[in-house]
Amino acid sequence: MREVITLSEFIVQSQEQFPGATGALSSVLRAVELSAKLINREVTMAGLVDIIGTMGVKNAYGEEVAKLDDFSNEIMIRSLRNCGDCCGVASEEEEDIHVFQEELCKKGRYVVLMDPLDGSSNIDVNVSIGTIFSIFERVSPQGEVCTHEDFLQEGSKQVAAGYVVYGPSAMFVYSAGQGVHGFTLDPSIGEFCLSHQDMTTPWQGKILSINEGNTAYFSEGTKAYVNWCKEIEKESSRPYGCRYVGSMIADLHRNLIKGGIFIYPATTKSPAGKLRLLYECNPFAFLIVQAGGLATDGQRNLLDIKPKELHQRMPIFIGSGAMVEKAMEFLKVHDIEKVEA
Ligand code: AHM
Ligand code: MG
Repeated sequence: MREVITLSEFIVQSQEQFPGATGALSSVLRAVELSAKLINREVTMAGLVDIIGTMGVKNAYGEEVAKLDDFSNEIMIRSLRNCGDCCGVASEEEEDIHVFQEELCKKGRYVVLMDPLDGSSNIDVNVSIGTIFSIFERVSPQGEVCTHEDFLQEGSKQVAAGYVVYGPSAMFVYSAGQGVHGFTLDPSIGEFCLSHQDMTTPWQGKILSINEGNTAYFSEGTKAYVNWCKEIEKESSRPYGCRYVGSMIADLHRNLIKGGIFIYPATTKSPAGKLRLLYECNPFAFLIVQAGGLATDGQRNLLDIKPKELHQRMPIFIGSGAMVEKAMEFLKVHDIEKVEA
Protein backbone atom coordinates (compact mmCIF):
# COMPACT_ATOMS: atom_id res chain seq x y z
CA MET A 1 0.00 0.00 0.00
CA ARG A 2 1.61 3.32 -0.99
CA GLU A 3 1.63 6.31 1.36
CA VAL A 4 2.45 8.97 -1.19
CA ILE A 5 -0.15 11.59 -2.19
CA THR A 6 0.54 13.31 -5.49
CA LEU A 7 -0.27 16.94 -6.18
CA SER A 8 -2.98 15.94 -8.67
CA GLU A 9 -4.60 13.66 -6.10
CA PHE A 10 -4.37 16.34 -3.42
CA ILE A 11 -5.96 18.95 -5.69
CA VAL A 12 -8.89 16.65 -6.47
CA GLN A 13 -9.31 15.67 -2.80
CA SER A 14 -9.25 19.34 -1.73
CA GLN A 15 -11.89 20.17 -4.30
CA GLU A 16 -14.24 17.71 -2.55
CA GLN A 17 -14.24 20.05 0.47
CA PHE A 18 -15.97 22.79 -1.55
CA PRO A 19 -19.62 21.84 -2.05
CA GLY A 20 -20.66 22.63 -5.62
CA ALA A 21 -17.08 22.77 -6.92
CA THR A 22 -17.00 22.12 -10.65
CA GLY A 23 -13.37 21.10 -10.93
CA ALA A 24 -12.48 24.22 -12.92
CA LEU A 25 -9.95 25.52 -10.39
CA SER A 26 -8.42 22.06 -10.16
CA SER A 27 -8.02 22.03 -13.90
CA VAL A 28 -6.21 25.42 -13.86
CA LEU A 29 -3.92 24.22 -11.06
CA ARG A 30 -3.12 21.06 -12.97
CA ALA A 31 -2.23 23.16 -16.03
CA VAL A 32 0.26 25.07 -13.88
CA GLU A 33 1.60 21.77 -12.54
CA LEU A 34 2.14 20.41 -16.05
CA SER A 35 3.93 23.62 -17.08
CA ALA A 36 6.11 23.40 -13.96
CA LYS A 37 7.26 19.90 -14.90
CA LEU A 38 8.14 21.03 -18.42
CA ILE A 39 9.94 24.16 -17.20
CA ASN A 40 11.81 22.14 -14.59
CA ARG A 41 13.00 19.76 -17.30
CA GLU A 42 14.40 22.67 -19.32
CA VAL A 43 15.93 24.41 -16.29
CA THR A 44 17.64 21.16 -15.30
CA MET A 45 18.97 20.72 -18.81
CA ALA A 46 20.05 24.35 -19.13
CA GLY A 47 23.59 23.65 -18.01
CA LEU A 48 23.96 20.94 -20.64
CA VAL A 49 22.57 22.45 -23.80
CA ASP A 50 22.96 25.80 -25.41
CA ILE A 51 19.76 27.27 -24.07
CA ILE A 52 21.35 29.64 -21.58
CA GLY A 53 21.80 33.20 -22.64
CA THR A 54 19.65 35.98 -23.90
CA MET A 55 17.64 36.32 -27.06
CA GLY A 56 18.51 39.98 -27.50
CA VAL A 57 14.81 40.83 -27.08
CA LYS A 58 13.64 43.23 -24.33
CA ASN A 59 10.58 42.63 -22.12
CA ALA A 60 7.93 45.22 -21.20
CA TYR A 61 10.44 47.13 -19.01
CA GLY A 62 13.38 47.15 -21.40
CA GLU A 63 15.14 44.26 -19.61
CA GLU A 64 16.71 41.53 -21.71
CA VAL A 65 14.63 38.34 -21.87
CA ALA A 66 16.62 35.18 -21.27
CA LYS A 67 15.72 32.18 -23.42
CA LEU A 68 14.30 30.21 -20.52
CA ASP A 69 12.02 33.13 -19.57
CA ASP A 70 10.60 33.04 -23.04
CA PHE A 71 10.21 29.28 -23.06
CA SER A 72 8.50 29.28 -19.63
CA ASN A 73 6.11 32.01 -20.70
CA GLU A 74 5.09 30.07 -23.82
CA ILE A 75 4.66 26.82 -21.92
CA MET A 76 2.45 28.39 -19.25
CA ILE A 77 0.26 30.16 -21.80
CA ARG A 78 -0.14 27.01 -23.89
CA SER A 79 -1.08 24.79 -20.93
CA LEU A 80 -3.52 27.35 -19.54
CA ARG A 81 -5.16 27.84 -22.93
CA ASN A 82 -5.49 24.08 -23.40
CA CYS A 83 -7.07 23.45 -20.00
CA GLY A 84 -10.21 25.29 -21.09
CA ASP A 85 -11.02 26.75 -17.68
CA CYS A 86 -8.83 29.83 -17.99
CA CYS A 87 -10.05 32.77 -20.08
CA GLY A 88 -6.84 34.80 -20.10
CA VAL A 89 -3.35 35.33 -18.72
CA ALA A 90 -1.23 38.31 -17.66
CA SER A 91 2.50 37.75 -17.57
CA GLU A 92 5.46 39.73 -16.30
CA GLU A 93 7.04 38.98 -19.66
CA GLU A 94 4.32 40.63 -21.73
CA GLU A 95 3.11 44.18 -22.02
CA ASP A 96 -0.62 43.42 -22.27
CA ILE A 97 -2.97 40.61 -21.26
CA HIS A 98 -3.38 37.44 -23.32
CA VAL A 99 -7.09 37.20 -24.10
CA PHE A 100 -7.99 33.64 -25.11
CA GLN A 101 -10.37 33.80 -28.08
CA GLU A 102 -11.34 30.11 -28.23
CA GLU A 103 -15.04 29.48 -27.42
CA LEU A 104 -14.12 26.96 -24.71
CA CYS A 105 -11.75 29.44 -23.04
CA LYS A 106 -14.33 32.23 -23.15
CA LYS A 107 -16.47 30.03 -20.88
CA GLY A 108 -13.51 29.71 -18.49
CA ARG A 109 -14.07 31.08 -15.01
CA TYR A 110 -10.49 32.01 -14.06
CA VAL A 111 -7.65 34.33 -15.04
CA VAL A 112 -4.03 33.64 -14.17
CA LEU A 113 -1.30 36.20 -13.46
CA MET A 114 2.25 34.97 -13.46
CA ASP A 115 5.95 35.51 -13.45
CA PRO A 116 6.86 32.44 -15.52
CA LEU A 117 10.52 32.43 -14.47
CA ASP A 118 11.49 34.74 -11.64
CA GLY A 119 15.06 35.42 -10.62
CA SER A 120 16.27 35.28 -14.19
CA SER A 121 19.60 36.91 -13.32
CA ASN A 122 20.38 33.63 -11.52
CA ILE A 123 19.68 31.30 -14.48
CA ASP A 124 23.15 31.21 -15.95
CA VAL A 125 24.84 30.67 -12.57
CA ASN A 126 22.78 27.60 -11.65
CA VAL A 127 21.08 29.17 -8.62
CA SER A 128 17.43 28.48 -7.67
CA ILE A 129 14.79 30.24 -9.76
CA GLY A 130 11.06 29.66 -10.02
CA THR A 131 7.56 30.26 -11.35
CA ILE A 132 5.05 32.42 -9.45
CA PHE A 133 1.30 32.31 -10.14
CA SER A 134 -1.88 33.93 -8.91
CA ILE A 135 -5.45 32.87 -9.80
CA PHE A 136 -8.58 35.05 -9.69
CA GLU A 137 -12.18 34.39 -10.57
CA ARG A 138 -13.10 36.70 -13.44
CA VAL A 139 -15.48 39.62 -12.84
CA SER A 140 -16.53 39.86 -16.51
CA PRO A 141 -19.33 37.53 -17.69
CA GLN A 142 -18.44 33.94 -18.58
CA GLY A 143 -18.92 33.25 -22.28
CA GLU A 144 -17.31 36.55 -23.31
CA VAL A 145 -13.63 37.43 -23.65
CA CYS A 146 -11.89 38.52 -20.45
CA THR A 147 -11.09 42.19 -19.75
CA HIS A 148 -8.42 44.16 -17.86
CA GLU A 149 -10.79 44.43 -14.88
CA ASP A 150 -10.47 40.69 -14.36
CA PHE A 151 -6.77 41.16 -13.68
CA LEU A 152 -6.83 44.39 -11.66
CA GLN A 153 -8.38 42.96 -8.50
CA GLU A 154 -7.18 43.30 -4.90
CA GLY A 155 -4.90 40.48 -3.77
CA SER A 156 -7.44 39.48 -1.11
CA LYS A 157 -9.65 38.25 -3.94
CA GLN A 158 -7.14 35.62 -5.11
CA VAL A 159 -8.69 32.16 -5.07
CA ALA A 160 -5.31 30.47 -5.19
CA ALA A 161 -1.64 31.37 -5.52
CA GLY A 162 1.66 29.59 -5.42
CA TYR A 163 5.17 29.14 -6.67
CA VAL A 164 7.42 26.43 -7.98
CA VAL A 165 11.06 26.54 -6.97
CA TYR A 166 13.53 24.89 -9.33
CA GLY A 167 16.24 24.12 -6.81
CA PRO A 168 18.17 21.07 -5.62
CA SER A 169 14.69 19.48 -5.78
CA ALA A 170 11.77 21.08 -7.58
CA MET A 171 8.99 22.05 -5.18
CA PHE A 172 5.42 23.16 -5.87
CA VAL A 173 3.94 25.25 -3.03
CA TYR A 174 0.38 26.56 -3.21
CA SER A 175 -2.65 27.68 -1.28
CA ALA A 176 -6.27 27.71 -2.32
CA GLY A 177 -7.23 29.53 0.88
CA GLN A 178 -7.07 26.49 3.15
CA GLY A 179 -3.48 26.53 4.32
CA VAL A 180 -0.23 26.28 2.41
CA HIS A 181 0.95 22.94 1.10
CA GLY A 182 4.27 21.90 -0.44
CA PHE A 183 5.01 19.06 -2.88
CA THR A 184 8.44 17.82 -3.87
CA LEU A 185 9.05 16.43 -7.33
CA ASP A 186 10.02 12.76 -7.35
CA PRO A 187 11.90 12.57 -10.66
CA SER A 188 11.66 8.78 -10.71
CA ILE A 189 7.88 8.92 -11.19
CA GLY A 190 7.60 12.49 -12.53
CA GLU A 191 5.12 13.52 -9.85
CA PHE A 192 5.04 16.24 -7.21
CA CYS A 193 4.44 14.39 -3.92
CA LEU A 194 3.04 15.90 -0.73
CA SER A 195 6.03 16.63 1.50
CA HIS A 196 5.01 19.74 3.49
CA GLN A 197 1.38 19.77 4.61
CA ASP A 198 -0.01 22.88 6.35
CA MET A 199 3.14 24.97 6.20
CA THR A 200 3.28 27.75 8.78
CA THR A 201 5.85 30.47 9.26
CA PRO A 202 7.21 31.39 12.72
CA TRP A 203 5.78 34.68 14.07
CA GLN A 204 9.30 35.70 15.07
CA GLY A 205 12.21 34.71 12.83
CA LYS A 206 15.94 35.31 12.77
CA ILE A 207 16.66 36.06 9.11
CA LEU A 208 16.85 39.41 7.35
CA SER A 209 16.69 39.30 3.53
CA ILE A 210 17.32 42.61 1.78
CA ASN A 211 19.73 43.86 -0.88
CA GLU A 212 21.92 45.87 1.48
CA GLY A 213 24.02 47.10 -1.42
CA ASN A 214 21.21 49.60 -2.00
CA THR A 215 21.51 51.12 1.51
CA ALA A 216 22.51 54.53 0.12
CA TYR A 217 19.10 54.67 -1.63
CA PHE A 218 17.00 53.47 1.35
CA SER A 219 14.67 55.74 3.36
CA GLU A 220 15.74 56.67 6.91
CA GLY A 221 13.16 54.24 8.29
CA THR A 222 14.46 51.29 6.27
CA LYS A 223 18.07 52.14 7.21
CA ALA A 224 17.14 52.41 10.90
CA TYR A 225 15.33 49.03 10.85
CA VAL A 226 18.23 47.28 9.11
CA ASN A 227 20.67 48.72 11.68
CA TRP A 228 18.39 47.63 14.53
CA CYS A 229 18.39 44.08 13.12
CA LYS A 230 22.18 44.08 13.46
CA GLU A 231 22.28 45.24 17.06
CA ILE A 232 23.09 42.81 19.88
CA GLU A 233 20.12 41.84 22.03
CA LYS A 234 20.12 38.27 23.23
CA GLU A 235 16.44 37.94 24.22
CA SER A 236 15.29 38.62 20.69
CA SER A 237 18.11 36.65 18.99
CA ARG A 238 19.60 39.77 17.47
CA PRO A 239 21.73 40.31 15.50
CA TYR A 240 19.70 38.46 12.87
CA GLY A 241 21.44 36.48 10.15
CA CYS A 242 21.44 38.07 6.69
CA ARG A 243 20.46 35.79 3.79
CA TYR A 244 19.85 37.13 0.29
CA VAL A 245 19.95 34.96 -2.83
CA GLY A 246 18.45 37.58 -5.15
CA SER A 247 15.76 35.11 -6.25
CA MET A 248 12.56 36.09 -4.47
CA ILE A 249 11.28 32.52 -4.58
CA ALA A 250 14.41 31.09 -2.99
CA ASP A 251 14.56 33.82 -0.34
CA LEU A 252 10.89 33.59 0.57
CA HIS A 253 10.76 29.80 0.45
CA ARG A 254 13.60 29.62 2.99
CA ASN A 255 12.11 32.36 5.16
CA LEU A 256 8.64 30.78 5.06
CA ILE A 257 10.08 27.59 6.53
CA LYS A 258 12.65 29.07 8.91
CA GLY A 259 11.10 32.44 9.77
CA GLY A 260 12.42 35.80 8.66
CA ILE A 261 11.65 39.03 6.87
CA PHE A 262 12.12 39.75 3.16
CA ILE A 263 12.22 43.41 2.16
CA TYR A 264 12.37 45.09 -1.23
CA PRO A 265 11.73 48.67 -0.16
CA ALA A 266 11.10 51.90 -2.00
CA THR A 267 14.44 53.51 -2.85
CA THR A 268 15.39 56.93 -4.14
CA LYS A 269 16.29 55.20 -7.42
CA SER A 270 13.01 53.19 -7.59
CA PRO A 271 10.44 55.07 -5.50
CA ALA A 272 7.82 52.34 -6.03
CA GLY A 273 10.28 49.52 -5.29
CA LYS A 274 11.32 46.93 -7.86
CA LEU A 275 8.90 44.03 -7.54
CA ARG A 276 5.58 43.81 -9.35
CA LEU A 277 2.37 43.91 -7.32
CA LEU A 278 0.45 41.52 -9.54
CA TYR A 279 3.08 38.95 -10.46
CA GLU A 280 5.34 38.83 -7.41
CA CYS A 281 3.96 40.67 -4.36
CA ASN A 282 0.31 39.56 -4.37
CA PRO A 283 0.84 35.82 -4.77
CA PHE A 284 3.49 35.77 -2.04
CA ALA A 285 1.35 37.97 0.21
CA PHE A 286 -1.52 35.48 -0.15
CA LEU A 287 0.76 32.55 0.71
CA ILE A 288 2.56 34.16 3.63
CA VAL A 289 -0.68 35.40 5.19
CA GLN A 290 -2.12 31.88 4.76
CA ALA A 291 1.01 30.59 6.53
CA GLY A 292 0.41 32.95 9.47
CA GLY A 293 2.72 35.83 8.51
CA LEU A 294 2.23 39.40 7.31
CA ALA A 295 2.74 41.23 4.01
CA THR A 296 2.70 45.02 3.70
CA ASP A 297 4.08 47.81 1.54
CA GLY A 298 5.48 49.33 4.75
CA GLN A 299 2.15 50.89 5.72
CA ARG A 300 -0.78 49.00 4.21
CA ASN A 301 -1.69 45.34 3.94
CA LEU A 302 -0.59 44.34 0.47
CA LEU A 303 -3.71 42.27 -0.10
CA ASP A 304 -5.94 45.35 0.32
CA ILE A 305 -4.27 47.40 -2.42
CA LYS A 306 -6.38 47.96 -5.52
CA PRO A 307 -4.01 47.69 -8.51
CA LYS A 308 -3.99 50.55 -10.98
CA GLU A 309 -2.07 48.92 -13.81
CA LEU A 310 -0.75 45.53 -14.87
CA HIS A 311 2.93 46.18 -14.31
CA GLN A 312 2.64 48.30 -11.18
CA ARG A 313 5.61 48.02 -8.82
CA MET A 314 5.23 47.94 -5.05
CA PRO A 315 7.56 48.08 -2.01
CA ILE A 316 7.26 44.89 0.04
CA PHE A 317 7.88 43.94 3.68
CA ILE A 318 6.86 40.30 4.07
CA GLY A 319 7.38 37.34 6.37
CA SER A 320 7.28 36.64 10.11
CA GLY A 321 4.59 38.85 11.63
CA ALA A 322 6.59 40.28 14.54
CA MET A 323 9.41 41.29 12.20
CA VAL A 324 7.13 42.97 9.67
CA GLU A 325 5.35 44.86 12.47
CA LYS A 326 8.70 46.04 13.85
CA ALA A 327 9.87 47.24 10.42
CA MET A 328 6.60 49.17 10.02
CA GLU A 329 7.16 50.88 13.38
CA PHE A 330 10.53 52.16 12.14
CA LEU A 331 9.03 53.41 8.89
CA LYS A 332 6.26 55.16 10.80
CA VAL A 333 8.64 56.98 13.13
CA HIS A 334 11.44 57.84 10.68
CA ASP A 335 9.63 58.30 7.36
CA ILE A 336 5.96 59.05 7.85
CA GLU A 337 5.79 61.02 11.13
CA LYS A 338 9.03 62.94 10.37
CA VAL A 339 7.78 63.98 6.95
CA GLU A 340 4.41 65.01 8.38
CA ALA A 341 6.02 67.03 11.27
P1 AHM B 1 13.09 39.42 -12.25
O1 AHM B 1 11.59 39.31 -12.27
O2 AHM B 1 13.61 40.29 -13.35
O3 AHM B 1 13.76 38.09 -12.19
O4 AHM B 1 13.47 40.26 -10.92
C1 AHM B 1 12.92 39.90 -9.71
C2 AHM B 1 14.02 39.48 -8.76
C3 AHM B 1 13.48 38.82 -7.53
O5 AHM B 1 13.42 37.44 -7.66
C4 AHM B 1 14.52 39.22 -6.50
O6 AHM B 1 14.01 39.22 -5.20
C5 AHM B 1 14.91 40.60 -6.93
O7 AHM B 1 14.67 40.65 -8.34
C6 AHM B 1 16.34 40.91 -6.68
O8 AHM B 1 16.62 42.19 -7.08
P2 AHM B 1 18.04 42.89 -6.77
O9 AHM B 1 19.03 42.18 -7.61
O10 AHM B 1 17.82 44.32 -7.14
O11 AHM B 1 18.31 42.73 -5.31
MG1 MG C 1 10.15 38.53 -11.56
